[in-house]
Amino acid sequence: MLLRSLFVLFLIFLTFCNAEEELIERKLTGKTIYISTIKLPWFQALNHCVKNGYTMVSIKTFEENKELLKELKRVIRTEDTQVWIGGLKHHQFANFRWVSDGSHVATASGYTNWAPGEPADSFYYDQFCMAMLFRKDGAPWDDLNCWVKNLFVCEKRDD
Ligand SMILES: [Ca+2]
Repeated sequence: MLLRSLFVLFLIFLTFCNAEEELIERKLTGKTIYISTIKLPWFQALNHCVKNGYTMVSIKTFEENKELLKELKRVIRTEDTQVWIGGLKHHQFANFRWVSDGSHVATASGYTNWAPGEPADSFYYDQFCMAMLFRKDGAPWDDLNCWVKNLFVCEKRDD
């Protein structure tokens, strides 16, 4: 009886885990994205993307930003206000680069969508990872502490 109860609990646990790991996959122009249903620190998020055959999302044009934002707004709950994207600064004085191909965020296409005053590292120089900040009027980019746990977006670009 105890064994049976434990087995049922185990099945419930597995179901719960699968629900947590569920992929939200969407086809966008030129790429497939995968929106996480779990929150992770930035580096673990990148690892999660790579393990699933993706990299972290890059945003090279206004159109890409608009399309991604539209998709995210459909699936992300209003209380989730920060979502990791694939921009990383390797050291304090470096520029942000997209991890997908190493290109500079600022010069990849000339397009950026930083929030006013960002990227603005804090006094402690601990903001090396890029996120979208969800607000009523849009989702500008910000650099945040990489250890914060956020939802994240992975991408696989079409060949
Ligand atoms: Ca910042």
